Amino acid sequence: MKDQINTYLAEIEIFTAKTKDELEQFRIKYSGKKGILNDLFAGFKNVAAEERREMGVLLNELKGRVQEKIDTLRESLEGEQTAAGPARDLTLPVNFTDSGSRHPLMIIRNRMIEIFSRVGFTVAEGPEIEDDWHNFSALNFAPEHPARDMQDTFFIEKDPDIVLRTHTSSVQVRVMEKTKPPIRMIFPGRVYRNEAISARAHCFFHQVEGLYVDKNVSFADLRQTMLYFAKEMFSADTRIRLRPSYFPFTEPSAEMDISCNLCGGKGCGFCKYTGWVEILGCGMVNPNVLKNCGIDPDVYSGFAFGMGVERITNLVFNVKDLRMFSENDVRFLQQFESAWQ
Ligand code: 2U9
Repeated sequence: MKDQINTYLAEIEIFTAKTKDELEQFRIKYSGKKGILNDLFAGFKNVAAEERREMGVLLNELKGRVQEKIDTLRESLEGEQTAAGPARDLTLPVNFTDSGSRHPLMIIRNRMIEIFSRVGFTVAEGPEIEDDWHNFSALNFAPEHPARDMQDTFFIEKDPDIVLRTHTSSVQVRVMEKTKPPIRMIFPGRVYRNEAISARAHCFFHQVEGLYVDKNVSFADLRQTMLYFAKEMFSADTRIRLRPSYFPFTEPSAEMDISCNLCGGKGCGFCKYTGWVEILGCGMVNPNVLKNCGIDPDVYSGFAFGMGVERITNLVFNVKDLRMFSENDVRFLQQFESAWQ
């Protein structure tokens, strides 16, 4: 009986079925009413007492192997029937999936990083949830400054205030607190402002800010760096102009315009017939801010700038409505990657 069972085990091991019928014959042979298994179990009562234990184990193994074989073959035969069938042409190319395209905002952000990295700026990132010190107080915002107002800032907690950062300047503060100058860095990231959503405003947008702190950094360094950026970002014949402005964190402060790259500065509908288009804000870091971050303003000076990635992307790609950046419409998103990068 033992030899007989071992023969069956070997037979089962090599058995394979090409059709469901063949599998059914196998099942009947082993597991049918008058099948081998029932036969063997019936004969078990005649097995000598000293062999019973060993035979019992062997019989159960045989039963398990039969069921295992039936299950595996049934699964593979059913699989083949539901798929395209065994006649599939395996030499055909696979179905390619679209690889997607880079988001226009990220194309422009990467380009900004690349332009500034060529003149020695490295990149730093920081948290989007900030405390009052890093988002406002260290940056010389007066306690009653309107930007802190509920209308402009998303508050997560009040007293002490925890906010969604309204600019990436908070990362500059964190870097300055930890780093001895020279510091030459840019700070890309998403920022949040509590505004009603329209074609020209959203409750979040992206910024790239920059900071250069060292001994003897001057306004001339700021102007030349901004001119270099404008020429690289737009075109080599781009001109810039700086208009006086006010920010609590810079003094003096300026808004920067570029010559309109549609009309070359002659005046057109795009630049509202001024010849100029505003692209960023900048200035010399306010000595109070340097002091707040542990840097001696009598030894060091610095310039800073900030711009909205959406604004620059709109200018480069002529996008009219800000909301398109976050609607995830592939017909919009697919248009940009081939144009740039
Ligand atoms: C530190 C010191 C100075 C960053 C600056 C601007 C001017 C600015 C706006 C442009 C459009 C924000 O995205 S926007 O709405 N930014 O005009 N940002 S100077 O100045 C800093 C930052 C950090 C410690």
